Amino acid sequence: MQKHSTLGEYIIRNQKQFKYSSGELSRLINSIRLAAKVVNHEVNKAGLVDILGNAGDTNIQGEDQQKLDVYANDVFMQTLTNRQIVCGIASEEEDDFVTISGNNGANSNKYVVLIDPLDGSSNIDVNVSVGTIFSVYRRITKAGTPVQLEDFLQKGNKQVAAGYIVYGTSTLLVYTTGHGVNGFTLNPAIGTFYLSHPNMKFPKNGTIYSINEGNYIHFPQGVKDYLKFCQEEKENRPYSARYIGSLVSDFHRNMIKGGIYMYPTSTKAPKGKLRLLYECNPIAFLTEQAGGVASDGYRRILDIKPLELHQRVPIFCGSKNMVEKAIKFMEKYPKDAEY
Ligand code: AHM
Ligand code: MG
Repeated sequence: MQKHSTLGEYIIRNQKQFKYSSGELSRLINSIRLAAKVVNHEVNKAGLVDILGNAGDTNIQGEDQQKLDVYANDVFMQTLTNRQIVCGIASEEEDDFVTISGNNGANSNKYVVLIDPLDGSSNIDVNVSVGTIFSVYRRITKAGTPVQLEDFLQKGNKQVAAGYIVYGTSTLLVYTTGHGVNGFTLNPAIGTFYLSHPNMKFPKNGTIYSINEGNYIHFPQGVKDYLKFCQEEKENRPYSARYIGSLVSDFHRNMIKGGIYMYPTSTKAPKGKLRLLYECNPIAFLTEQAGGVASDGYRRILDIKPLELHQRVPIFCGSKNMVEKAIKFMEKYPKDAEY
């Protein structure tokens, strides 16, 4: 029987694929792996919060209880900072980016990380899967100087790595460094991630569509028409509607089974809801690496020039043929908003 490789072994074995600063990137993925285990442990205990105390309370050891998304943010921030691996971090939980200075002030690290530490955190109360999403870039300003906003506002096509952790029925870390997508499942008994999903690929066609259809009335006409197409009785349709409301879980299922995830603009959210830099770009990079398509309905997500840290964009991503079909419906109408 062939032994499954661990994430640690996999990182070392594939280090050479990476054309620059491979050691530094490997250490970075290793740190994310460590932080993921810590957050996983805490997420698993979420149901006990009511017994042990709510956010704002003090627990039995006298430590302040934190909301899980704040906790996850602290864990990822601290792990990446303490290990002196990156020169800057931007997070959904922080208004501005954070500059990491080195031990002697200067920091020669070359990478910045953008992260949504706990996406879908409103699902925690009802025991539904949540996730962490991360995106990594090489800085463009000079190493050794403090990072600047421009290091974070790079197009998604400049990402050197991206991935997510899904804290679900089992916990998986899925990532890409531009050489395909691989998924690793955590064995919680020994705290080790094993390669369980090598070379993940979106099926070209799928039969699942994922969207918050309760907003139907507020969607652009192109989306409404596409939804009617999904529900039509023809060929392999109607498709199945599956929407967890937790991006990472919806995306993960669709990548395995074949499907399309959509969060379009609406009259309620004229720019969409999801954030370009730490939700849509990493998801788009993974999508393309897995053979799928990621678009805002008119443009490739990875080609959008970011204008601000917490910018929102609409997204359609998943199985190639399904997303291309949705784009055809969108293109029949002019873009309804500037974003
Ligand atoms: P969050 O970053 O505030 O958790 O919001 C992102 C989440 C996604 O995980 C999910 O796909 C989406 O919001 C669901 O939004 P809605 O409830 O509007 O359908
Ligand atoms: Mg989020």
